[in-house]
Amino acid sequence: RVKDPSAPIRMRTSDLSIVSTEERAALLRRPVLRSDEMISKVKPIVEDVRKRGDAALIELTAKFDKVQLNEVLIRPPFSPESMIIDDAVREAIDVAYANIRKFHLAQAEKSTLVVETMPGVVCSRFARAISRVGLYVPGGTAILPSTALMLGVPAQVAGCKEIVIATPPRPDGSISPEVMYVAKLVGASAILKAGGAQAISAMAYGTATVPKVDKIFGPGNQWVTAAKMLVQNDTDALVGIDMPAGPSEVLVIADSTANPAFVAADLLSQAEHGVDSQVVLVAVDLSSSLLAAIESEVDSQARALERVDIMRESIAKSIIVKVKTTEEALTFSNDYAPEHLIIHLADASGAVKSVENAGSVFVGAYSPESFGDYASGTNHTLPTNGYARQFSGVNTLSFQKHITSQEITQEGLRLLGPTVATLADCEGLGAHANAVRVRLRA
Ligand code: HSO
Ligand code: ZN
Repeated sequence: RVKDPSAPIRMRTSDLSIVSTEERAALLRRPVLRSDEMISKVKPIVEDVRKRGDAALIELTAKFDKVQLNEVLIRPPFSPESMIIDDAVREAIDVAYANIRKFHLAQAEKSTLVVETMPGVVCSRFARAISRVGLYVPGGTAILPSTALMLGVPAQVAGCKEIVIATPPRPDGSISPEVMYVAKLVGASAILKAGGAQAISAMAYGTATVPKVDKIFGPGNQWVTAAKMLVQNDTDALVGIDMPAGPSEVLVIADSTANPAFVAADLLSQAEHGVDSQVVLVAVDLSSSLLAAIESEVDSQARALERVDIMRESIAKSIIVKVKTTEEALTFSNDYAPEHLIIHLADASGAVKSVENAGSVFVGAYSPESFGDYASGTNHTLPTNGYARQFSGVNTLSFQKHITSQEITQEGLRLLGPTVATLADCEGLGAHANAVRVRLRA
């Protein structure tokens, strides 16, 4: 589709004070994800890899990625030639790695929670790493070593034993050296040279060479997302996933103190991800001149950027929502539940206490989303599509699970035993009651 390049690159505007309830609901809605349709499309691919393993992986990679692979999996030590990168990029990855590691290491649960609920009744809870994890790093229009960091670092600090990074190979069959370098930093135990539904299937079921994993993480296109949902529901695969993923999104709240150039830049940094990226600006009582300044910055900054054609499409689908007060803005944002929330308000930090639903928050004029995308230390694998209402972004605990335990003393048995026996009798489960009484009698 050829778009008129001279047409202004601009968002649609809605005034929240005059829209109907239905229109407001439409503003909160994301484009429909055809998950049923996609699941039936990926099913044959997932089944093929499940049944024919490596042979299917090689054929599907030849078909979809146009690459003839000699080997589908590589194990460390990775060759130094596969990791040759620019010095400045290596230093940047090192700084990002250090910050992400610092923040995620602090999240790791090391101590056991112990509570004596009654004298002699001691309950505890402790975390253990999920043993084998699969991390999907998308290929496509951009190479994403940052995603390898965001998934690999928490897996590493959580103590996962098998860390498989799956990513589509480049035309020559190799993996981008930046991703290879990150794989080494995070201690990946294998790299799977495959993308799409075929990669997800290989990790979910395992093949002769690909290890089966217990949980699959990472963003991906519709095919990857559908495959993750499919294998999650298969009790033969016995595999978990991080969360349902949809196109990336940002919601920016700006008042009259906002810098129009900063606001526009933040909107565009999300809009460049893909034509389906969701970008929302909530304008709090902005003068028409400030609003016009933001719109003109969006247009002029977009034109000067490389991925202008992607932004032209995603910005055209994006909206400006006019509201009167900060409170109304935050209510709208909480209803939308954005993946990223950027706050350009006079009292940005004061507004954080009113945030109920968001994947990650960027507070004030000097906190662009790019910081969280790459290097501040927070994770960029976040809930989209309104799932921020019930999901957290990927974090260290996503790579661990909790085990509870109890230890009862004789005193505890005497104290609580009759209660347990009464409840067991009430449910008609005599063997349960017996397990208590047999001890009480002794
Ligand atoms: N904003 C993206 C993450 C990303 N940005 C990767 C740059 N590279 C989704 O949260
Ligand atoms: Zn980004």
